[in-house]
Amino acid sequence: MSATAPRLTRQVRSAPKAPVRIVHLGLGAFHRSHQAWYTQRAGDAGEWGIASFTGRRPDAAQILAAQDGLYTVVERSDAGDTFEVVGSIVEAVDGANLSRLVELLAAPQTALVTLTITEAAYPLGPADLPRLVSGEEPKTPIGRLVLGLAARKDAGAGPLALVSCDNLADNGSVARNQVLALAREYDVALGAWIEANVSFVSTSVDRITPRTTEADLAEVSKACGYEDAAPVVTEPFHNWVLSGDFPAGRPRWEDAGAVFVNDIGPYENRKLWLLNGAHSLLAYTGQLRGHATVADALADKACRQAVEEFWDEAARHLPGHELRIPEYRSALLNRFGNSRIAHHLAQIATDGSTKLRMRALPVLRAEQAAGRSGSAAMRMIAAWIAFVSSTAECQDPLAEQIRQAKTLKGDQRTAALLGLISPDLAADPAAVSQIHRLRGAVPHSLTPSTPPKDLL
Ligand code: CS2
Repeated sequence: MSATAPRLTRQVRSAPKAPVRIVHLGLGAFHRSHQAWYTQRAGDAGEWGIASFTGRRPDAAQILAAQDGLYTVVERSDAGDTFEVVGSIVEAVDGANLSRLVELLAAPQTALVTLTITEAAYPLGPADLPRLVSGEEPKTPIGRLVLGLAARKDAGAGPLALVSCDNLADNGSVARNQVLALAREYDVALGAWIEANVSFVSTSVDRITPRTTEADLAEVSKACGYEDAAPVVTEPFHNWVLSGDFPAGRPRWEDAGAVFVNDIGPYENRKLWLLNGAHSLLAYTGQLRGHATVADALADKACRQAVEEFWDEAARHLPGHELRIPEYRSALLNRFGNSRIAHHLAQIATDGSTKLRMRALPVLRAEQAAGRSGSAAMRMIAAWIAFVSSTAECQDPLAEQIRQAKTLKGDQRTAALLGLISPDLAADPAAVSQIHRLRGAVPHSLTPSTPPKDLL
């Protein structure tokens, strides 16, 4: 950082501080380029401040707190970069600060809780039951949420909406099931209160947001004349589809382009299968072929063909003219090809056992139900198996089970790894042998790339 430029704060860039009415769990780059950005752009942004809590590490809270919550969103396209200071996060809090979470959830003016806790975090709640019962501090996001909702019930602070923004099909129902299951075990009356007072909103979220690098920090400093230790770089494209009720109100996110629908299923599937599915396919096949970023992998004919074939399969199960699949596909090719966005495949490759259940399996099942093999969806699973087989370590909620499966050889290993994604498929010898054959067909002579250091 240069010695002369001031640090970005509300004195350097005047930004009014809205009262906290939104609590967010999962203060990461995506939250800042998406929900916080939409909130800043809402016509009534002055009434909607966000208190955003970190997940695993407190770093982002410390860095943002030193900047009064402000940060720069860099929109990066082939045409160049634009810079916008976002001020909707009015409190950046260490996720371990439970007393602040409980206090905010018990406050009547809090109307919304939004979540970006990752797909893998939803099933972890039950681990917190003994802690909740014995009065210890919960450690999982769902456990913390249940504690906060108990305080809201006791305070008589009224209903609110809980908005999951993770890449899960029917994420509102997943959140509902996990929160209710834990709450009921902890306290039956709390379960009943949540059922009556919490509206679980489903959403489909989209904005490609790679990790921020040192070079991004230097660029912002040069272009903006202040030092920002927490800028976020993203593509110009953004999309947010929501379905559900907001009993205590919400910002006018539609002013920033958010869309409210009754049936979110088709939009979720389109995004999860076409965008995220292609991402996972590129993450595994691309790295095995020596590529580091989405744009590099897409420029490789073999990867591009695998993506197109998977899209052909998925598109058969995305009916209805209004989904505009051909236009969506061609927009995706442009977005993925944006070579100024260095979206590292290693970042996307994490948590594969959870992601593929959402991205490959539904298409495979739909194809099989229609009497076809679903070979392009199978190829995604085969690429994951080849990838985890070729790496020493992988970040995954089932890392230990993956390590154990790797002690096996040949199609036994294939069956064991497949079983982590779908026990049904692993019990079907024909599926195991087809995926084993496809696994052998994925070239994996090259070493996977290393992602850049995560700054936040
Ligand atoms: C990606 C997503 O890391 C991943 O698994 O597929 O983060 C993707 O970039 C976003 O969903 C885009 O909206």
